[in-house]
Order: sequence, then C-alpha cells, then structure tokens
Amino acid sequence: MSLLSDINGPSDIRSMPVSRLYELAAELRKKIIETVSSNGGHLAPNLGVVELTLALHKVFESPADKIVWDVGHQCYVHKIITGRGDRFDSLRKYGGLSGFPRPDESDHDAFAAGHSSTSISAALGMAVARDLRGEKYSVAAVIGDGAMTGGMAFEAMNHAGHLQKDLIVVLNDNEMSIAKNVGGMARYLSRMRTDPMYSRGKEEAEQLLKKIPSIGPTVLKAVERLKDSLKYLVVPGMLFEELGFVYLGPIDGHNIQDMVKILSQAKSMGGPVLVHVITKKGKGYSHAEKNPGKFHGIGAFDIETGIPKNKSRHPSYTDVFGKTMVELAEKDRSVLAITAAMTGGTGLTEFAARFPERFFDVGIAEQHAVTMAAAMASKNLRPVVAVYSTFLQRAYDQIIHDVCMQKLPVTFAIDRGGLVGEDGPTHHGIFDLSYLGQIPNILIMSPRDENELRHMLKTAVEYGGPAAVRYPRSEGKGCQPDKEIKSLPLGRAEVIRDGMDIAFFAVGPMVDTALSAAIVLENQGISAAVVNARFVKPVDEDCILRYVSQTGRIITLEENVLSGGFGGRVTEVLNSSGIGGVKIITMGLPDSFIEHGDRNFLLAKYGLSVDEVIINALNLMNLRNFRSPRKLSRLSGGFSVER
Ligand SMILES: Cc1ncc(C[n+]2csc(CCOP(=O)(O)OP(=O)(O)O)c2C)c(N)n1
Repeated sequence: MSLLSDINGPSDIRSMPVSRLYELAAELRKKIIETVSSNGGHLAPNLGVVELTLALHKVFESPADKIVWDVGHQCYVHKIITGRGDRFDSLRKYGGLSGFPRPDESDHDAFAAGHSSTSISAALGMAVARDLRGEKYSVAAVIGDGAMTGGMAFEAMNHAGHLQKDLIVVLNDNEMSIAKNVGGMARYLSRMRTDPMYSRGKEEAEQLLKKIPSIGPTVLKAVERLKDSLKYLVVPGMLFEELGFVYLGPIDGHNIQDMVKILSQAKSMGGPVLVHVITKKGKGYSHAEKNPGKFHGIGAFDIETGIPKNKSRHPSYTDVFGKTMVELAEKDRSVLAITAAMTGGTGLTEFAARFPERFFDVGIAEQHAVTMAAAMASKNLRPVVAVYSTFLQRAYDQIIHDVCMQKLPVTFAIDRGGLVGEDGPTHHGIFDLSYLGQIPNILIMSPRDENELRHMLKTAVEYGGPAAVRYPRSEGKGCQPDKEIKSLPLGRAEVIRDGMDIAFFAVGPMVDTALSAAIVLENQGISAAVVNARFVKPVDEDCILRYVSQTGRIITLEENVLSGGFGGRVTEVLNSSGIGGVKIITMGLPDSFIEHGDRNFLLAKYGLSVDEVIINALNLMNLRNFRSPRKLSRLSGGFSVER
C-alpha cells in the first residue's frame, strides 16, 4: 500500500512519524522521475529537495504559514503533498499543473515565480504585511545557492536585516546553479561546509544550544553570547550575521529529523533567521546525481539509460549561435561572450572551453552582465550578451541607461524569443520586440532560419552600436550553412516572393508561416508577396511603402505581443506616410500572459497559424466564402484549433 495515496494535504505529513517520511520520500522520488521522464521538467532540483520539503511542511502549517519558493522550479514535492498529487501527471501540459508555483492554482503556492532571486523580497513583504495587519503566521523563503548570486537576494537580505521582522530564509545549498555555481558567495558557502574551523564553531554552537533548556528568547541571547565569544574566527555564517540574520547550520538537507529540529528553532526564535541546508542536486537518481546540469531541466527521457527520447533532427538555433560565436571569436580577438548562469542553455559551452579568458559567467546577474558589457564595449571590445528573452527583462534599465544612451557596441543574443511552450508565462519571450523597440539607438534583428542567424550575429558585432538578434527556442530548419558569414545590409528587408494582391511582412519563424499561406492562396488564384522583415528596428520603410502601393493590403506577423511590436511599427510607417485606404491586419500575441502548453498548439490557439493567415488574407480581399476552418485545414494541411 503506498503512503503517497494517503496524503491529501500537508496535515497528513505533520501527523506522520519522521521514520515513515523517509519511505514517503522514496515514493515521491519515484513519482517525480516517472512524470518528468514523460512530460519533461526540472528533475535534479526537485530530487534534491524531497526531504527538505517534507521537513518544511512538518514544521510550517501551509497555507496559513507561507512557504515562498525561489525560481519555483523545485516545487514538485510541494505540489504533490498539497493536494495536487492526483493531477501530477498533467505537469506542464496545456490545462494541467504548472511547473512553477501559481497562487491561482493553489492556496499553498504563496507567491508566483519562475525568475530567480525574488523569494526573500517576497517573504519580507509578506512579513511586513502580516505585522501591519496584526496577523500571526510564519514566512519562510527557500532559496538556492545559485539564486543567492542574484542582486535582488542581497538587496532583500540587507533590508530584512534592517527591518528585523520574523522571517526565515532557508538557503538550499547544493553547490550548483544550473551548472557549477560561480563567485565569492559560492566559495564562502563551500568554506563553511568544509573548513574545520567553521565546523568546530558549529559543534560548539550545538553544544551550547543543547545546554539551553527552553527555546525562544533564551536561545537568541545564547546565540548572541556565542557570537561574541567566538568572534569572527569561528562563527559560521558571519556574513549573514553581519547583515542582521541569525545563522543556523550548515545542516544535512537529507536528514529530516535534524531539519525539523532546526526549522522549529528558527520558527520560534523571532527576527530574521537563515538556515543553511546542504543538499545533493539530483539525489536518488544516479544519472541526475552524476550529471545534475543536464538533468536540471530536461525533456522526456528514458529512465533506465537517462537518454533523451526526442532527438532533434537538426541543430537548434542555440547550437548554431554557439558555433557562430566560436567562428567570430577566431577571427576577431575583441569578441567576448557573457552569460548569466546559462552557459549550456545559451550554447556557449564550446566558446567557454576554447576562449576561457574571453568568456564570463557572471552568475544569475543579468543587470550586472549588461552594465559590465557596456563598459567592456566602451573600451573597444565587442561583448555578446547571450541571454534568454525573458531574463533580459531584468536588465531593462541597464540596456537603456548603460548601453543605448551611450550607443555602445553591445550585442544581445536573445534566445527563446517567442513562445517557449511548457515553462509557461514566466518564460515566454514575447515582450522583447516591444520593450527593446522603444529604446533609441538599438538595431533589432530576427532571423528566419539558422543560416540568417549567423549573418545577423556578424552584422550585430560589426554594427558599432547596440544590436539585438532574437531567435526562437526550436531546432533549426537544417538548411545548408553558407560558406561565408556575411554582414547584411542595415535596415533592409528581404523579399522572398513578389505578389500583386496582398503582402505579408513577417518576423523570424513567422516568415515560413506566411510563405505556406501564400502558396495555398496562389492555388486559389491570389497573388501574395512574402517579405522577411529581418529588421524589426529600423523597419524597411521603402519596402513597406512599395508593397502598399503595389497591393494596398498588408498583413504583419510576429511571435510577440501586438502592443508595441513590429506590426505597430509598420502601422506607424503607414500613418506617417499619409497614404490612405490601406488595409492592414497585424497578427501577433494578445495583451495577456500566455499559459503553458505545447508551443505549436499555443501558436495555433493564438491565431499564429497558416490557416489564420489565410482567413485574414481572404477577409482583407473580401473573399469570405473560404472561412470554414475545416476547408482551410484541408487546403493548408495546417494545425487547426476549434475556437
Ligand atoms: C533571472 C533568472 N535568470 C536565470 C534563470 C534560469 N535559472 C533557473 S534555475 C537556475 C539555477 C538556480 O540555481 P539554484 O538557485 O542553486 O537552484 P537549484 O536548481 O540548484 O536547486 C537558473 C540560472 C532564472 N530562472 N531567472
């Protein structure tokens, strides 16, 4: 009989003896491995926090007490034991459980997340609200050592130490971000784990704690005394103490008894307390333990061998970016690569190995990455900041204030532009064309295939000012790479096919959607031009105006929110041209956060499909008799969605 089937909520965890919780931990690991092996997801981070999550739920009474997960990618155990176990097989699927905490999914998800280093700020905000409203509950933030490298975490620690609110920060230290963690904080934590001086300090602290009969203010006083007596030499966590936290740890994050003890102490102490917990990323699944980076976030895989199930046929845009960076760096010694803790994810592994002195992993610190790149560029280097679209949002002011205002030659290689699929709203890269498009001095490009990505990268690096190349999370088309990487003519679109009745202006992968629609329309006797925009900023005004006068009908397509996007820019060109009577439809994503689900499904759902382009074209031409989706689907062979 499985223990898990009897868990209906966290009160069942609280009433279970600790010895049985270990059996439950084994069942949880099995369930998580099975589900992620078929749905994909964050495996290694979740396997590492099984015991920690059980201990947290034994000590804190969720949802009255608030557990705030940082990034939130490690919340699977929490989801299963807070009443969502029966739906866990729907994880990351359209309409199913999200892979991240979502208060609209459950009261037990105290705060939404997906981006790193927000948990301490969020927990502090809750603690302040609790006290102002005269309420009583505990607030605990759970943050990884990787997320601790993010500036926001330090800002929040600094402020929390100042406010002295009752607040617990659980530092889940597994020595890993996605890959090996970087920097002084990582070194500091590692010293606490291994340095005998620190261990001795810890033992002495434990002895002292044991001698104290009751917990509460007495403990605080004792810890204060201990801190004074051992001074800076042997008190572990002195950095946190200086910030105004009481430091407890380090403790074994796979030992539930110890954690329950320390977390209970932390809960009753008052003031800000940091509990330092040591865990093993990927714990309990040998492939993930051996290779926690690969199993950090993974698609479907075979449990036995650990090998991914879905082999891609062609190199991804990310792969092609990585190779091109190596090619560019071979020829130009001023080319540098910068990543914020995403070396593998952004395709820079080979670059890092080939050019270690020109490669910088800054930790989860996008803002710092961008300003540092600006300064490097000001000193005649050509930094390329490789970053996912969604995480670049963090560095908006740095792009404006440090890069664009000074017209510095920083290249932004923006991966995961557009819908990313199963990771959902926190990870879709659907705002970048808008948020970058508003900034003066920046060049924005988006390739229609991986070959064009190569040319755009060279164009960006040689441009001499701020430039962005935005590409999707997908495999490439397998096109034959051109022998030479060449610079593209600035601000010029590419006419892929001419047409007399209507013109499609499309960005990035949407060019192929437009092309498929044009072929279907041709069979119906409609002549549609297809233009690959290439440049989202500046748009090719001449080309737009040429097709306006040739066809009088324009459809724009982009995988970005419509608000402030490419279509808006084309409309502005038309408005300021003074040409009247032009029929235009702008196709893009709505003004809303898009849920998680299969990327192609979402594209179809939100109307970025061949069928929808055809319908819009026919509408513009007043030919409404083709409106039947079924008929269209037959014509286009496309992915049709009931609406
Ligand atoms: C602002 C931001 N940048 C990058 C990421 C991508 N990311 C997700 S998890 C992660 C590593 C987190 O490491 P850690 O906090 O130690 O958690 P662990 O996975 O080791 O448990 C990174 C870089 C992110 N979520 N948010």
